[in-house]
This record gives sequence, C-alpha cells and structure tokens, in this order.
Amino acid sequence: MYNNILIISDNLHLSMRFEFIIRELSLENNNWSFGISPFSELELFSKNVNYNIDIYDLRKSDTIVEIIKKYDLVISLHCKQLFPPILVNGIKCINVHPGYNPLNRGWYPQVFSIIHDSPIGATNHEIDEQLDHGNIIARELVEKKQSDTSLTLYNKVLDLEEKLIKLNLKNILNNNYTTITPEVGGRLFLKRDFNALCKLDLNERTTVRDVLNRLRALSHGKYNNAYFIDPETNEKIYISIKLERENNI
Ligand code: 0FX
Repeated sequence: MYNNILIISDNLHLSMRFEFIIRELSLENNNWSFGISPFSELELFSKNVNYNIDIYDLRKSDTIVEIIKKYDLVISLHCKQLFPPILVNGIKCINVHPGYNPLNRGWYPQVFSIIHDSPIGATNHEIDEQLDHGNIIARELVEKKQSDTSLTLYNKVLDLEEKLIKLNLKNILNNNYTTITPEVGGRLFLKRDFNALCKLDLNERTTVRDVLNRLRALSHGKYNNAYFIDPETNEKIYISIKLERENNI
C-alpha cells in the first residue's frame, strides 16, 4: 500500500474536496502532504486546507530528488506544472484530468468540447512523459446540453472528478487496479489554442450556430474571455453569453 502520498495542486476547490474525501473514506492514517506550484497563493491554500502545504518547483532537480525520496505516490489534482520524465519514471504519479482521455487532453477541455462538439468527461490516469496521456484507470462522460456554457459544463466535470476520486482512491492506494491504454487519436489543446479562440474577428463569415458555440465555450462566470476590437477606439470589448432554457429544465 502507498502510505506517503503527495497531493500537488493549483486548484483550491479540488484540494478542499480531496481533503474531505480523505475523511469520508477514513484514510486519515495514511501520511498525506499537500503541495502547490510557486505561482499559486500559499496563504489562500493554507487558510482553506487543513494540511501543511509546501511549494514545489518541479523545474528544480533537487525538488524532484526530494519528492522521490520522501513519497511513494504523487497525485496531481490540476497541477499546472509539467511532471518531468525523471519524476514520472522515478515514482508512481497519478493525474486527475478534467477531460475524457484521449479526446480532450490539455487545457480547459470543456471549452474545446463545446467548440468541436466532442464528448467530455473526466479521467484518472497514470502519468507518463506526455501530457494527459498515460494508462487510464477510470474515465466517464458527463451530459453536455445545448444550453451549457463553459462554466456549467465545467461544474459537471468537477463533480464527476470528485466522484471518480471517491470510487478509485482506495484501489489506487492499494495499487490494485487495472488500466486501459488510451486509444490512438484524440486531441491535445494548449493555452495558446484557448487564447486564439478568444479574439473574435468582426469580418469573419460564419453561421449563427458557430457564433453561439464560440460564445458558449468562452462564457465562464467572471472571466473576460471572448472579445472583439472596437474599430473606433481600438479597445478590446469583452463579450459573454447567457442562455436560459424554457421552463429552466
Ligand atoms: O484547474 P483548472 O480547472 O484546469 C486547468 C486545465 O484545464 C487542466 O487541463 C489542467 N490539467 C490543469 C492543471 O489546469 O484550471 P483553472 O482553475 O485555471 O480554470 C478553471 C476554468 O475556468 C477553466 O476550465 C476555464 C475557466 N477560465 C479560467 C481562466 C483562468 C476561463 O474561462 N478564463 C480564464 O482566464
């Protein structure tokens, strides 16, 4: 059984949910440590997670050596740093991914699932040297509706990630699970693909369907994503969309 486990995350919501799951599954007797990346806010995480939190810079080789020496399992809960080969080959590393591998690997999967009308879900998988790519421990789809925006779809994915962690964590700790090899194909999206989507060209000829999908994919609560350039002032004007289904169903 893996006893010394490092949870490394840049997502506060999931870190808090993970702490709750440890209690729910009565796994408090394992040695859990939490870590974040250098660009996440230590104070915010420390205030909300009741475990000691350290900062890990995975570009530093002495940090990697320390992790491999101290832990026997690392779980990435939306850690925004790449795990280097020396880490993934030196110790078991598991990723919780907010997409259905291998269909939507990489950045903001629900955004690209709306744009390309592809299925979306969540995946638990072993980490290998490629991004969101290793052997799959568990994956499941969520239902995507025409009225979903990035935010509503993301919330469904987060709920599913939590469900998959609850279902699989004990088996992962006992190293008692089977995996499937991801199918060939699928797509990998990067942050620059998201940034490119955000700029709307006022002269582009397209369909109402494509415009709606683009705005659904880029509407995510408080975030200013989609924009066009005001031809008169050259300023960015941000735009998001609100959809409401008849009868609110
Ligand atoms: O933690 P996370 O939900 O996930 C992201 C990647 O999507 C994921 O594939 C990767 N494994 C992980 C390490 O990082 O990202 P977030 O908390 O920064 O953003 C959550 C959602 O918020 C995102 O899916 C879309 C939305 N968002 C976020 C930002 C910062 C926007 O719409 N615009 C933004 O500028």
